[in-house]
Amino acid sequence: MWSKFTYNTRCIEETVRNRWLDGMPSHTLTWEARQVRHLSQSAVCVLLLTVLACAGAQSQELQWMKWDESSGGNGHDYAVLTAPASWTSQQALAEAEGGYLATVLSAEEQAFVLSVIGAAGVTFDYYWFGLFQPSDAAEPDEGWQWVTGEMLTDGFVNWAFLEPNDQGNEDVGAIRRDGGWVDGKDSVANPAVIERAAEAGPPPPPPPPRRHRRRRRPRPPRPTPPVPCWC
Ligand SMILES: [Ca+2]
Ligand SMILES: [Ca+2]
Ligand SMILES: [Ca+2]
Repeated sequence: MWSKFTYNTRCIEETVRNRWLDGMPSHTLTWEARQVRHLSQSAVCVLLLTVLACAGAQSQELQWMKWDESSGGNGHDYAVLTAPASWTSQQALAEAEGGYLATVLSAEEQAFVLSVIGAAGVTFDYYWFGLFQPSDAAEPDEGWQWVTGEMLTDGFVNWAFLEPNDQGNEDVGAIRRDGGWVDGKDSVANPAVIERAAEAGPPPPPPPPRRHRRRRRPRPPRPTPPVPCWC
C-alpha cells in the first residue's frame, strides 16, 4: 500500500517528526521503503492526517504575481503557499515549484511581497520567507542570511520590535502582515511566500537557412596584348 504513495515525503517526515504525540522515536518509520512499523494508534492518526495535509499543500493552486521590471521590479514571480507547514517543508515545496522562499532585499521588494500576501485571500499572522540562521551562529542576531546566499548584514533589514529574540531555538524567519520580521521555530506550521525567476519564454526562432552560394569559377587570365614591334 505505502509503495504507491507519491506525496512529498520530506514534508511528511518533517511534520511527523515535529508533531509526534506519544514520544515514539522517528526511527520507527522507514521512509525510504514507504513502510510503517510498530505504530501505535495515535501515531497512525498523526501520520494519516499529515499525509492528507501534505497532499493538500501540494495540490494548492498558486496565484503567481510578477514584479514587473517596467515598474522597477526584478521580473520575478511571487506566490503564497496558503497551506500551513514547517519552514523546511515550505522551502521544499517552493523548490518543487522552481523557486525558493521569498527573499526581501529592499524596501521596494518588501512592499511588493506584502501586496502578494494581501492578495492571497487568506489571513494569517505570519508567513515563512527565505531568512534563516545557521545553527552555529551566535544568538540571537548573528549569521542571518537569505536562502539565495545574501547576508542580512549587507542589505535591507526590517526586524520587528524586540526581534530576533530566539525564544527557544528560533532559527528561521517569517514576515508579518504589517511587514515586521520575526525569528521562529522551524516546526511551527505557517503559510509561506515564495519567489522564482520568471519562467523562460519560448525559445527563439531558428535562424533562417543559409543560402548556398555557388562558388565562382576563377576567370581565365586576360590575354596580354601583343607588344608592338618597332623594328
Ligand atoms: Ca527576492
Ligand atoms: Ca536563533
Ligand atoms: Ca522570535
